[in-house]
Amino acid sequence: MKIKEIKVFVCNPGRNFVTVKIITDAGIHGIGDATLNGREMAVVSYLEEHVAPCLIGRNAHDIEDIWQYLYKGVYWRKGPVNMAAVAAIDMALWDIKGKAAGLPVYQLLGGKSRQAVTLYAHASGEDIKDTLDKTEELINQGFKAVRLQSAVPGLNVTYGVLGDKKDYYELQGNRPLPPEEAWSTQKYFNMIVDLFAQARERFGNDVHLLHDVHSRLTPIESARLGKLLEPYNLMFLEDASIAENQDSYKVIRQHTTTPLAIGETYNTIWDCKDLIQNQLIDYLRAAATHAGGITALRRMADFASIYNVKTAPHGAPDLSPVCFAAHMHLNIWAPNFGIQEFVGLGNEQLKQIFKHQIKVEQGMAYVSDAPGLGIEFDEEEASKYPYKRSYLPVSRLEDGTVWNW
Ligand code: EZ4
Ligand code: CO
Repeated sequence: MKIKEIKVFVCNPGRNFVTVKIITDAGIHGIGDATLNGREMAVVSYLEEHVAPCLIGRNAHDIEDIWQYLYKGVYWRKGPVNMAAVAAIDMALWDIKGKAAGLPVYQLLGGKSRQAVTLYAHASGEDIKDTLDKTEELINQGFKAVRLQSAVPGLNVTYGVLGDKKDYYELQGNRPLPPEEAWSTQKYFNMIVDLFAQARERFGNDVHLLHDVHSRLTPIESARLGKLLEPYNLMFLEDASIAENQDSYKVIRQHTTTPLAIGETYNTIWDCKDLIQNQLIDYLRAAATHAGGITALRRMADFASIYNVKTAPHGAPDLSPVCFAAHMHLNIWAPNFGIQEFVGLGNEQLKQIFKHQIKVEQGMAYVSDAPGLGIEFDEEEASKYPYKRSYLPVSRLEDGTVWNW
């Protein structure tokens, strides 16, 4: 089964998505997600100019060889642009292999380890009360785990919280130039412990609570936060600090038993090898789209399992439903799966472009049994929503210093 053609699409049904389609001479095609938020066109050009020409005529069944060819073979390893391209090709090839076999991808990975996938939803509010009201709505919808974010009094905009009071801010996604947000660790500390104290008071101890620091704290500040939050029993604290220096997590780890999660920006196992091997984290948040696809994530999950690290794939709105589908197959298979981040199934335009059978009920997701990834991409529908340049915000301290986004 030879690769005949590779097409790359960019559409913007509310935000940009890059989708790869591989067409074979057997009449089977597969799709993959290559969306890199704010850098979409770099991946498009990388795929069209540098990747696609090398793959025409190859056997679409050779997933591992193609992965190694695109990773080792090109000399320039790692990196977000490169690995998003590798990821999309890899997903599309798994989709094709599943369709050729007449089996959903999770069966090719080894079959189901569980019946359904536990999701965590987002409650993001303008103040503590607003966040807790939103948490209550989600608990009433059946969610067993909720990530709580709240605006920080005194700061103009806070990560994860609405800009225009209408919508979850990351869904707006169409900014011709990067907006800027302010950060103050002190102001954040004045709010964050109260948020979780009030949440436990109001909802009791059964619901799982999570929080994303979005890398705004230094390791010792994260250690302090982890310690202060211990009484409220978080499922995990996400991106407590940047871990370019993986050893720095030892500082956090030696001070707190609050479980730690990291990895949504990671491209390869090398970004987290020490974190995992030294048991400095509890959940790995790597995403199929940004860490080299299903082939790479399967390998990372197996490595993590040796050190009691669970998987908790990134599920933000800038990952396309194709990535969500890929995660569903990995999640239902991985013996060490933990939890899947979930921000809803998207708007109507998105549902018309990406069609799938994943069911979400009572905070649990059910994998599709259709062959391959079980998701289809409507090219014509997608062409109605062309690419628009768009950026993530940039974060600055109150004195103007550029800070971690
Ligand atoms: O800010 O995906 O856990 N989720 C996150 C996301 C990230 C975006 C960046 O592109 O941290 O919302
Ligand atoms: Co995050």
